[in-house]
Amino acid sequence: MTLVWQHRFGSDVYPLDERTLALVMRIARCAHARAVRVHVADRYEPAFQAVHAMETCGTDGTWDVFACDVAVPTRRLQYAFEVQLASGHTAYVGETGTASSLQEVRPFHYPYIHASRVLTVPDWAAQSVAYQIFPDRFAIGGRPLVEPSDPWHARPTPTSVFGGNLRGITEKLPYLRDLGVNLVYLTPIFQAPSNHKYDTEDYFAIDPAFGTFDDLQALVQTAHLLGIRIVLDAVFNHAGFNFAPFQDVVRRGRASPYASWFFLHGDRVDVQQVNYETFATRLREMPKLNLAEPAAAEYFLQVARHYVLECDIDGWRFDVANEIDPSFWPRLRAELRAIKPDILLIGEIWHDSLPWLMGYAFDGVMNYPLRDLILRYAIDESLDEAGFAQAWVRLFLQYPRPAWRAMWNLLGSHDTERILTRAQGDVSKVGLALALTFTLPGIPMVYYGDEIGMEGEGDPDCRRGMVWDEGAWHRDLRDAVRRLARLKASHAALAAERTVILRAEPGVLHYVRGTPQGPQIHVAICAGENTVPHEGAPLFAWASTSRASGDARRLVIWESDR
Ligand code: ARE
Repeated sequence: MTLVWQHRFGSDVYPLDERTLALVMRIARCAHARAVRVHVADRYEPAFQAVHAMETCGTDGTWDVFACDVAVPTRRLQYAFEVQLASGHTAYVGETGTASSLQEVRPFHYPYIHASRVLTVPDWAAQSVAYQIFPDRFAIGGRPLVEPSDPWHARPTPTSVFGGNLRGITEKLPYLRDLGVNLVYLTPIFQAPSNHKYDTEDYFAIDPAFGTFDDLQALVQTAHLLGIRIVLDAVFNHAGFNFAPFQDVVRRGRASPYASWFFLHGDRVDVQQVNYETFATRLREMPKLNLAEPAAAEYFLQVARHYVLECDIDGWRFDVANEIDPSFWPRLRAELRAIKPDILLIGEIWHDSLPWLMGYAFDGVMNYPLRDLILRYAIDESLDEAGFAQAWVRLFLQYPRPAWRAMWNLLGSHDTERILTRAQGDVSKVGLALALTFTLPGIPMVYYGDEIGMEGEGDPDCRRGMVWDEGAWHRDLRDAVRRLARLKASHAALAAERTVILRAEPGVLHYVRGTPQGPQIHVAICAGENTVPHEGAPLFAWASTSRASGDARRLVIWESDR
């Protein structure tokens, strides 16, 4: 009999701390596995020393998934799985495949748990509620520092300048505090010619349109007093055309000591032909950086350290993180953690991020795959409750669990259309989508203005001026965000990455967050006539109307003792 199974290094075996390994085993659904156990021993023992029952984690549609955490006192482990099948057979699985007895199986080996391979995410991350700001468009503090090109509420063009600045953000921190936000991410603020500042000219200067170094310090200090942390955007994949080292290469070609900081094809820079690598395709204003070059890496490590040391920022979001030489990350992580042990490091990666979430690069990434999933369920209705649960199990198991404390669960950003526009103006669907980002593991991140129902197509339309006229707000949406943010901040159950799906069938999704010992948060979504009984008064309730069936989808959140 052939047993189809999957167990991969990285996502299915990884350290939770220096003496514990998390193990995941996937068995093809068609095998009808009834139970899975794992036999374990130190690598140098002649026989297995213990056996652990694995917990059922549901299915992703293809695989039935089983998991458990195993204590590894010597840091070295050999292990083999025992799979009990509905047919009555038992199969043993090790690194060379299946065997019919434990004696015959060749165990898997995890050679040694190194501290550098343990993904340590700051404790504070798991109870964070984040808010993303595009600085030119959020608020003007005092007089604009540059002449705006358009009125605040004009439709943005790729080159509009509206005049938002750091002082404006500082002045609006009480608004964010009231909303329940405790983490703010700013897209780039360093000196650059564009409105978005992703074409950096000087990494050590704040763009004059946004203010001064003192303004940044004041922003961080005021935010900290209000219990809000600040994350800045690090654009290290490419620089701007005016970046001094690139300008030196423009002048001197290969003779420049900075030539190896870039990818120049030819002896001299040809600006017309763009004979150097850039972000995306031939974007002359964004020459790609080579961080495998030690001097360039050293320079950008200095940039990263500078704002932590001088401004006490709480984290970095790394732009186009998956296109940067990976040798850069372990050093960056070690150096920043040495300065600020609880700094948060987030990669901008839209696709499979496992290699960057294995302990030596980032804590989490911008969670675009979760966004896609929530859009398919809550907005497009191309997935039902069962389909959503399966896809979520698949996504959740793609990464080591600790990363889920830091994933940025977003519904939109400065690179996408806004969520209300995506929902064709249906506020009820947006509320459902928001509730998912706040109650699934990760950091819910609200894109400025989404909480009050701003609209906008993709870049640049999604970057309109923030609406401060309360008369124009969708107050029910803002109220929902406030209540969800309070729920997230005040219930430790929503910080535990453990999520148990109790029911997932067309018309009903019911999941529970929290550890088995403590209070738990239940989230149930029922469509049509379906119901899930709940104890006590709901902590939050929301209904959205399905376009497909006309039925309401009712979401209820409540707490139980265990
Ligand atoms: C400007 C124009 C665009 C135009 C583009 C190219 O506004 O309309 O399409 O130029 O000519 C920044 C600015 C943008 C600017 C861009 C180039 O914010 O306004 O666009 O610079 O000048 C991929 C990358 C991902 C990247 C996105 C945009 O993987 O890293 O593309 N995101 C970051 C930032 C951006 C920033 C840059 C990178 C450059 O967040 O704001 O742009 O520093 C798919 C793929 C993704 C892809 C995504 C979006 O789903 O899977 O990999 O992301 O679409 O295209």
